[in-house]
Amino acid sequence: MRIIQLVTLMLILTLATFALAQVPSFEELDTDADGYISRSEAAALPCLAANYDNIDTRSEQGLDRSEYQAAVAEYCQIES
Ligand SMILES: [Ca+2]
Repeated sequence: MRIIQLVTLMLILTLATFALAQVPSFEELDTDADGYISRSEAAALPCLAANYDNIDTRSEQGLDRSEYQAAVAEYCQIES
C-alpha cells in the first residue's frame, strides 16, 4: 500500500512540474493577432506580466516576437 502512495505522489509531482514548464507560444498570447503582446495579453503569463516594464524596452504597441522570446528565456524558465 505504501508503494502505491509513493508512486502516486511521484506521478502527481511529475505532472505538476510538466504543467508548470509549459509556456504558451507567442501566437497563443497574441490573442488579437496584431503581432505584439500587449500588457493585458501578457497577464495570461504571470512571469511575463510581472516583468513587463523591464521587457518592453522599445515601448511600442507591446512586446514583439524577439522581446517575447528573450523574456521567456530570462524570466519564465522552470528549474527541473
Ligand atoms: Ca496583441
